[in-house]
Amino acid sequence: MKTRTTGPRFLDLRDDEGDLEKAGVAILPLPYERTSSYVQGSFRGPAAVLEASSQLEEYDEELGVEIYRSCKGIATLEPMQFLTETVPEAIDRIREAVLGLLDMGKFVVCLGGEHTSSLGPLRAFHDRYGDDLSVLQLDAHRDLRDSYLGDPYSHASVMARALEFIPSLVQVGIRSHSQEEVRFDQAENVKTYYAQTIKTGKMPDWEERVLGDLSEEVYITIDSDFFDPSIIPSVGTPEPGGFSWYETIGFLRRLCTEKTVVGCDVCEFTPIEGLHHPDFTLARLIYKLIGYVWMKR
Ligand SMILES: [Mn+2]
Repeated sequence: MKTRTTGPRFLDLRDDEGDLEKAGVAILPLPYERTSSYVQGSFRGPAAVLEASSQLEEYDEELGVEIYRSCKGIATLEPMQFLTETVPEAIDRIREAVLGLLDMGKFVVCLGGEHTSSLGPLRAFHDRYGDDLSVLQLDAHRDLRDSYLGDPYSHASVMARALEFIPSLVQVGIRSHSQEEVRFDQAENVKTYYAQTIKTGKMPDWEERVLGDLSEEVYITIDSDFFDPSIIPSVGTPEPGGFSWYETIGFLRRLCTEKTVVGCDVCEFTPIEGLHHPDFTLARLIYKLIGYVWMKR
């Protein structure tokens, strides 16, 4: 496990503040892409977000701190490479890498890649925390198809694979799914909060309800298409009617205050050349989230 030596690092931190040994936070780039079915390019996501992060203000105006100092540094690791192995082998290798970082006591942020790459950290966090861990999925899609286009490891099936080892799942922001996935409406172990219900004001207490469905320790997997395409248009499968900036960070702040967020991943980002605000928005999201997590420590 090595701190990145060439290529962009988060916040462009060098020396002490970006050193893995000292840093409280480790960012693991996962430029994994195999099954994108619509817009391709999620393998370029991690580099684009890291590149944009160099333009972040180090001081957070909301929290009143330089977040990277609060967490004793943010280390960016060498991006993992995915060439010839099978998908289960790739997932296993990511799992091992994340477990290594958890052994070092790091707060781990995985930066995908298509959503399938989240199975690596999900495996590792489940290894570490067991069935007490809650998984919160912020996403436009349920990703619960048993397989998609014949592939059980499609991005559209990632949560079906995850449910083979995690006991339950809470999904927020959903606004598109297949007929096949309707059966999960009755499932005990899957709670789904639809964007339409939340965004049209039909469930004013949605935050309380989501928090009520989660245990104390929470892992978050954030598909970039959770956001509205007006703020993050650069995604593999854009869906109208997504979340805005302030409702997202407001919810994340509350989540981090009331629960213990143990790790997260941000995935499915397919940068559009020449369009910089989505890259920057995701970099800001990650920095904010680290700030909220450290607010409690
Ligand atoms: Mn999605």
